[in-house]
Amino acid sequence: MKVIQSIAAVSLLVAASGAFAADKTCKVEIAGTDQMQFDKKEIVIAPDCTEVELTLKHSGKLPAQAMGHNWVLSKTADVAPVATDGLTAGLANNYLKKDDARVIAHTKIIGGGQSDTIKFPVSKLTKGGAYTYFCSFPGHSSIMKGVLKF
Ligand SMILES: [Cu+2]
Repeated sequence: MKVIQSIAAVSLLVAASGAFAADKTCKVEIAGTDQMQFDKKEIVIAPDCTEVELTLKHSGKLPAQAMGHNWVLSKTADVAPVATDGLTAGLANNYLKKDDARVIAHTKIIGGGQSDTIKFPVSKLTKGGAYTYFCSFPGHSSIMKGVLKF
């Protein structure tokens, strides 16, 4: 009986470490400019990623009040309503409606020379889904956007 229990315990340990080894954080970098542009039009998340670590950099010089940028991820169909609701939310709320469930992940709004890094689990995405990232600073989302593929 004792032997059987030991074997079961070892099997559990192996299973647990196996799951841990499969975790993979994939790093993504994207920059926003003083010309109201992202430097990438597309981000591809590899199928074996379990977590995304995204860093947004502002490569310009203008302050957040004038040329602030954030990186917001939502389903493509939700971009327009999320951006519209964010207009009145203000800089302090990163131009996003508080606790907006349509937002999958987002950085804060940053100004020239600043950066912000966030992490989110890939389990929030559905394979083959239509996702778009954009900047929710007023007036930016029509130009500052790109496709996220998974
Ligand atoms: Cu922007």
